[in-house]
Amino acid sequence: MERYFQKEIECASREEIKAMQDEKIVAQVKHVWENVPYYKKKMEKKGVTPDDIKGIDDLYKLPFLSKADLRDAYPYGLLGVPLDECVRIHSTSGTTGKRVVAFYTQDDIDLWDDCCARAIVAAGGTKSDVCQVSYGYGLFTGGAGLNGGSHKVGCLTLPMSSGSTDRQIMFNQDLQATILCCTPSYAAYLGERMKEMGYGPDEIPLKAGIFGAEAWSEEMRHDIEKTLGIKAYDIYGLTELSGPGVAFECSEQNGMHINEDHFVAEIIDPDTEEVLPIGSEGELVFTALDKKAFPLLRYRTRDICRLSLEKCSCGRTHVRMCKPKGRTDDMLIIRGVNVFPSQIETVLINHGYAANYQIIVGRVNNTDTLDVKVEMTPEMFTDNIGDIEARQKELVDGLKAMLGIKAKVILVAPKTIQRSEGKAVRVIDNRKI
Ligand code: DLL
Repeated sequence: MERYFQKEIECASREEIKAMQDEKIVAQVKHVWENVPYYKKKMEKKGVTPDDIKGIDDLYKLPFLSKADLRDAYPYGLLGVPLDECVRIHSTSGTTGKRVVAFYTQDDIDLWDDCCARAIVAAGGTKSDVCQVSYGYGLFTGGAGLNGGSHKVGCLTLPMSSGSTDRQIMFNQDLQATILCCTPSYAAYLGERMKEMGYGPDEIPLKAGIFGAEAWSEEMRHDIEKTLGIKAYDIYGLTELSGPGVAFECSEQNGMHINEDHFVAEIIDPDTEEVLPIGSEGELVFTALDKKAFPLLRYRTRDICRLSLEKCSCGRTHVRMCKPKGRTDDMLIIRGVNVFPSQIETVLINHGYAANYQIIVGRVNNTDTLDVKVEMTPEMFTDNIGDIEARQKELVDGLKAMLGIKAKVILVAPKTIQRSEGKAVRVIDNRKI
């Protein structure tokens, strides 16, 4: 079944996409040069002028922007239009330093809503659906983005925001919501709570979920799909580039199509900043082609990812990004070994645990320690010490095979690790304190 929101764009030929991007990048660089002195200075420092940018193949000539630039330029330094043309701000959930504030004109919001509408339609959404938006509303972009997309598709939108879990479930049942939008960790929690309340997959009206804003594993996807009786689709985005909908999954559920009419992706080596060929793993860098109020060029996301131009069975032609493996800044270096929380999650779920865990890193006698605290599921719960020790050993071996280093595993009783209604915080690194 074909399901597109803007087929002529989503299924355009590669030549058409390139022509569209060539035209837009020239105009966007000119816009930034004329209106964003902060970036103009960076271009001048690199010896580049708008005349050097004739198309997308010249992108590599432009300087990068990083989170540090965004903090430097806070709050108005990267604004591309007069403030009175802006109609909204959103902000990242950063816990350290200044938050990043992103600005939007009405056109910026319209194109963002289109991106989210594409994601909803790709997940099977139509105007007959009831779309429960349980991402946080407010400064976070999740609620506003999917809310806008849901309106464009014409779904009946339930602007729930996150939290008040029992009320979420009541509305889900009473209004027979068919699409759920929230973080994967909140979807898992909602599923757990629904199960406790006696709702099996057949009693849950949902058919699809659009989950993102944090890294989640394939194993977690299967768990959520089973508990809620749905198909779970990934969605990616970041505040700096508008929010959710920069990329989204289609029926193939194998990587997210990047909305290439609005965003150009590159993969770079995070250390050397060299652009890597398609298919390589590296840091994802985005250039926004249309956004006028906050027009970021070559923004380093810090997300570790791969791109693929393999033909997709859904018919979309836009390049796909794989599930980000993690962020360069949430990669832990433990005894010299690179460890991503997503690798630990994969081992836990493969051994039958849910994604309720905490990773605690410390340092004793100048040696890093890695403790993984994980909840037993109600089915496996026991107070037999021998059984617990055997289970712990199994996980220690599984983690050793995945990571190459030894971790200490602590099994704890069900429901003793705090659940998350938004992005889960799973790592406690006591070395930084
Ligand atoms: O998380 C926007 C969003 C809202 C995306 C709702 C999807 C759904 P920020 O708070 O600025 O924006 O955080 C952006 O979250 O750089 C990634 O590290 C991470 N992230 C977002 N989506 C995914 C995903 C929103 N699907 C940062 N998989 C990004 C893995 C993701 N990580």
